[in-house]
Amino acid sequence: MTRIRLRMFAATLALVLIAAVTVAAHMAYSKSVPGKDAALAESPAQLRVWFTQDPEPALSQLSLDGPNGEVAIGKTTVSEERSVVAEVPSTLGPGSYTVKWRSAGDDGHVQRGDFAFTIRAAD
Ligand SMILES: [Cu+2]
Repeated sequence: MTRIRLRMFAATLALVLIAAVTVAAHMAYSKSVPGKDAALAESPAQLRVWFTQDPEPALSQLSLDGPNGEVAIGKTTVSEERSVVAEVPSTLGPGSYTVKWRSAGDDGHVQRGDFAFTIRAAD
């Protein structure tokens, strides 16, 4: 009984360690404002994306696609708490938007991803 439990514990521990190492290998999206799939009533003043590691400034870039193509946004800068920020200088109209991010963490490997949000039409 005890020996079987010990083996199960060891097997579980091994799986947890493998998962931890896999997660630690690359940086990943953690959260954002606007949030993934958020439906906003107003145009956001900025885009901010948090990652699982400190973003490498030289390799970090946000861009924004809207209903009419790419939207000009401010320079992407690394901010506190493992995040990057870019100002949104224009007022975004209603529609669907995609934030595309590119960044790298501890190992310098560039990661890319995207997420969408929508701006609701005024009532
Ligand atoms: Cu990597």
